Amino acid sequence: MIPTLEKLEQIYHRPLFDLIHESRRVHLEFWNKSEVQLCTLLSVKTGGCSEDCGYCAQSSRYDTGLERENLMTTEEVLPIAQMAKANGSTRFCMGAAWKGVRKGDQKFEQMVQTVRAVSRLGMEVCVTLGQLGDAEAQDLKKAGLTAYNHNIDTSPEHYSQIVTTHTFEDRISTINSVQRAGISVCCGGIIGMGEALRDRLRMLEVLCNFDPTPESVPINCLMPMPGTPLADAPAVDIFELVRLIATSRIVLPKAKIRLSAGRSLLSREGQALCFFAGANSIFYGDKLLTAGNPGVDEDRQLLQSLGLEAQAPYSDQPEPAHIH
Ligand code: SAM
Ligand code: DTB
Ligand code: SF4
Repeated sequence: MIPTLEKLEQIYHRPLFDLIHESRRVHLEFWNKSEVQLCTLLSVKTGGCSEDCGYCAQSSRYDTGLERENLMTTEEVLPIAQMAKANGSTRFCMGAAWKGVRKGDQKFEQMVQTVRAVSRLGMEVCVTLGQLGDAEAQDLKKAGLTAYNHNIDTSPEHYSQIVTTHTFEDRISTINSVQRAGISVCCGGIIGMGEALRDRLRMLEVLCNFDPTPESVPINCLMPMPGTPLADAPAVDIFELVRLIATSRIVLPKAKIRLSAGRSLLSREGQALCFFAGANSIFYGDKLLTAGNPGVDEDRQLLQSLGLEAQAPYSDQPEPAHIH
C-alpha cells in the first residue's frame, strides 16, 4: 500500500533504534546484506548551465569559479569507464550540465553513442542530461541505457524556492517519458536546502507514488558550493539523514538507496549507520560531478572494515540484450 504523509511521519518519528530495527528487517528481506553498489560519476559536460538551481555550482547564473568544459567525446569517456570497471564500479553515471536534450541535436546524438559504447563494457549505464521527451528516452533505451537520473530534489511545495527556470511538473514529465521507454528511473533529492521535515517526507511520498517506484533513490546532502545562494546553508544532522534513509528503505523496499553527495562531510561512523539503516549504494571515486567525495582507498577501507562488498553488475535487473 502506498504510504500517506501521515504514515511516513509516523514511521520517521519512531524511536531511532526501533526505526532502524524495522528498516534492517526490510533490508534483510529484500537485499543481500553485505552488498553495496559502487557507481562512478563522470561530468561529461561541465558548467555553463542555463538553469538557476540554487544548490548547483554549474549554473551560469552564479559566480562559482567553476571552469566550463565542453562535452567529452566517446573516445575520451571510454577509458575512464574502463578504469572505473577495473576499480570495481559496476555502474557508470554520466552527468551533463544541460537544461535538457533534443533528438537530432549533435550533442544528444554524441551522448547516445557514448551510452552505447559504455554499455558494451558490461557496466550498468546511467545518464543525467536534464529534461527529455519520449523520442529521446526511446533512443537512449535502444543504446542500452540502464537508468536515467532525474531528481525531484525536494517537495513540490518547496521546489520554486530552489529553482525558478523550470517547474516540479517539468521534472515529473521527464520521468514519465523515461518510464514509458522502459528505462529504470533513478530519482531522489537533496536535504539541507532550508526545507522542513515535511518537505523531505513529501518528497518521499511523491517517489512512493511513481509507477513503478524508482529503481534507485539518491539521497544527497547539500554540498554547499561557494557562490550559490545556498553556499552558507548549515550542515544536515546525521540522525536526520539516518532517519530519512531508514524511512526510505521501509517504504521503498526494492529501491537501491544511494548515499550520494555529502559523504565527505560525514564521519566513518555516520556512514556506517547509514548503511545499517538501509543505504546500499554509493558514488565511488574522488570526485562527484564538481564537488569532492571520499577517496577510493578510504572507501575501500571503510567497506572492508564493515564487512561490505561491491555488488556485481545487473545482479538485480536484466542486462540489456544487445551486449551479448
Ligand atoms: N542537469 C541535470 C539535472 O538537473 O537533472 C543533471 C545534473 S544535476 C548536477 C544532478 C543532480 O545533482 C541534481 O538534481 C542534484 O540532486 C544533485 N546536486 C547538484 N548539486 C548538488 C550539491 N551542491 N549538493 C548536493 N547535490 C547536488
Ligand atoms: C545525484 O543524485 N547525485 C549525483 C548524481 N545524482 C548525478 C550528483 C551529485 C553532485 C554533487 C555536487 C557536484 O559534484 O557538483
Ligand atoms: Fe543545470 Fe542540472 Fe545544475 Fe540545475 S542541477 S543548474 S539543471 S546542471
